[in-house]
Amino acid sequence: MALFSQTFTALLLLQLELHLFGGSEAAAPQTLSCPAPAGVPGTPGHNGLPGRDGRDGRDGAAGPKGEKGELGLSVQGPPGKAGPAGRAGLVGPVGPRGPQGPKGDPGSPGSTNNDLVKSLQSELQSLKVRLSTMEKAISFPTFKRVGQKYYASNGMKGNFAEGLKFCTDAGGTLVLPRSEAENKALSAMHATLGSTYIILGTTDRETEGQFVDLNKKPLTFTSWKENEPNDYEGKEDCAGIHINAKWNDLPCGSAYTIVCEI
Ligand SMILES: [Ca+2]
Ligand SMILES: [Ca+2]
Repeated sequence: MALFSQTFTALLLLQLELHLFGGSEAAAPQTLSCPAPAGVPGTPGHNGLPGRDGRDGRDGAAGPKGEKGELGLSVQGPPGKAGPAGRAGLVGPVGPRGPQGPKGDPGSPGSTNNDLVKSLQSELQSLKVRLSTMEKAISFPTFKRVGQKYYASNGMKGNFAEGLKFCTDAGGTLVLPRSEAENKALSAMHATLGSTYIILGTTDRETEGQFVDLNKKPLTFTSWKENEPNDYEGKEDCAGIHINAKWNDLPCGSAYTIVCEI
């Protein structure tokens, strides 16, 4: 402040001198040479505010290569899973036959289970036979169950040889009643078949007058009509059952209704 005041005072004095020496326009210009005394040097100013931060510098050059590190420790992992089984090998050659072993002890009697199995097997076999028989019988348009047998016919007529072949091919044989009940059942089929004579599975070809069955066994049942068999004209070696359920010996070559016994 003191400096400012001194400077301002100096300026006022200088202006006053200029006015005093320049106030008459008519006066001739004069040259003044009065040297001014040197000013007193001012005190140094205060320090300014810090400047702003400069920009980031560039990356430095790569440093030198480091030294090689020490070897690390290896850690062993758990064992892997087992692989799939390999293919079966080839069958080897048959070895030589070994020596015969000692004789074994006699076996014990069969157990109850074995008896049961045998019984069931027997029953099964019986059922199979019966089923087979039934299947054969029902293949005929006319059939009748007689005891454990079936009498079956399709109404066809033929002589003894033809009837025998037909029934054998069908899985049976020519019919031959073995009892009064069977004889009655067979004669009843006349009504259904519209027949007069049904040829029977018996003949006396080998010994005249001695009728036998197809297995050449003597008959255990007969139902001959009165005065039969008469071997009429010596040509009657076969037999048939009439609608009245009575038997008559007849020529083997003639045609009669065929009924099979299955
Ligand atoms: Ca005869
Ligand atoms: Ca006769």
